Amino acid sequence: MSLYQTTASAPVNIACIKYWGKRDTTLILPTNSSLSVTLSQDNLRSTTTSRSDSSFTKTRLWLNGVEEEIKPNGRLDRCLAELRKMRKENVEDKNPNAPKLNTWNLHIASYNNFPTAAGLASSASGFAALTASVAALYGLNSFPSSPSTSYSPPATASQLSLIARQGSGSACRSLFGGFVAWEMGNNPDGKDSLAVQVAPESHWPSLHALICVVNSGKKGTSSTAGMQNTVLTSSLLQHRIKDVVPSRMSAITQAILSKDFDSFAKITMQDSNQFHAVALDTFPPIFYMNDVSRAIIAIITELNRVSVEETGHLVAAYTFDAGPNAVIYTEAEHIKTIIQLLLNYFPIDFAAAPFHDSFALFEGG
Ligand code: 2P0
Repeated sequence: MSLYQTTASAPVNIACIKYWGKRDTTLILPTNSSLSVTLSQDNLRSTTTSRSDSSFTKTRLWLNGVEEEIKPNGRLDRCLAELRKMRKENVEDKNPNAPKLNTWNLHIASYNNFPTAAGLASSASGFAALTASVAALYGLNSFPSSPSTSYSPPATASQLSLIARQGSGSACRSLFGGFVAWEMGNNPDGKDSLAVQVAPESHWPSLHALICVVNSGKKGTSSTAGMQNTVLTSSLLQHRIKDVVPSRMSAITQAILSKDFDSFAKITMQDSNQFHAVALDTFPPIFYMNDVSRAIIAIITELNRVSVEETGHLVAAYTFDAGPNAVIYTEAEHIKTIIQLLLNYFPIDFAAAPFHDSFALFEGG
């Protein structure tokens, strides 16, 4: 028996410029570029263990302990085919002694330490962890132990992002830490639709994300179905793609590079608002936010209004994905004030019910 096993983990990312719409649904090529922050704390991650064994009779997958069917030519199947191809071309064809792992079956087990499909981007961290885990198993992304050693890994994180993207679009951004852009690209083959790091996490250590779990249940309209209905029916999306996102991508990149919280916060809130406007402009309309989400917008707006009056600066930015949960970006000095303010309106017992239809806060940096 020859057995190889690796474990990799990837965090959730939260978009400031939202991805919503595909121009190619098989290759997962987006209608606009997007930009996100990868959370760095341990409480919002997927961890995936991959095993390859010459005796395995078929490739199998378990999600949170439950075996899932692998659909032929489905997203997972296509990601694994790309990884096998990369293993063959980048490792086995160059080194005849390398075991032919590309021909062996895999057993893959993945766990999320947060609610799946609650609008907390479980598919992003899930496919990123899976890609990283199989890539490590195949020797595609191993790095030298000493940073001074000159070494070229067979695949860079951006090249692996091309594969994670085909599992779930937003997954390509979770292969990097810090601030990450997914460049939409132009090529029909998708080879230029990849993730790049705008700045590492260490660039802006005082920036924090508070995750407010408004509801941990499964969301009503899946992102995959919802965004394609938007592409088919929303005229506002066409305006967003052509006239809004390109300039926002450069403006927020500049804001991040110069650690300009006012610009970063304003663009983040405006882009969340426009994403939800585009969801409403879909026919039939899609509503992801609920009354608690809207109350959080009102609280942050009032907090910012007072702060601008007193200091001339914003203190917080809300953003909402395909669900009612809020993410609030702020700088370290304001975290306590914001948590106290939110707890005033939405008291919770952290110990009793962090994920049970109540309001919980998780801090990620
Ligand atoms: C984002 N979302 O940029 C946006 C904001 C949801 C709202 O990426 O079909 O789960 O797997 O490519 O990646 C959700 O889309 O969709 C998403 P697929 P995905 O984070």
